[in-house]
Amino acid sequence: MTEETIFSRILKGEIPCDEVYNDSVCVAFRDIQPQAPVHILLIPRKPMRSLQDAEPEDKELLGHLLLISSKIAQQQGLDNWRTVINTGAEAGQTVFHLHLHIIGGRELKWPPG
Ligand code: DGP
Repeated sequence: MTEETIFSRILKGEIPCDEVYNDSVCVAFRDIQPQAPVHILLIPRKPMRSLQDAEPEDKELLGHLLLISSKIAQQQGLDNWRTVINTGAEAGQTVFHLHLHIIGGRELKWPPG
């Protein structure tokens, strides 16, 4: 059985979100704890715990997510942004449903913490 997460509940409409994009494959909404003026999460409708669980059959899905993340960033008026996928608790992953962070609207330092 697929593990329930905050994001699977958002997908089911059980938890509200500030949605900015959706299609048959993915949904994007504003992060509840924004780390920058623009901070959006993009999640696949297909449940996947993390990038570690991606299979070769997910190639098209992963490509779609990257292309849509760029479209969303530009729709938000960004020319500079960062796309982040935290994989695993020690890398900062707290919600175990694959998600891309789209972060921008301020200068971003490197390396990340
Ligand atoms: P990560 O740490 O990479 O797993 O990112 C999870 C993000 O999810 C974190 O930035 C906060 C955000 N988040 C957690 N709960 C909710 C929620 O209920 N709604 C929204 N919009 N974002 C959430």
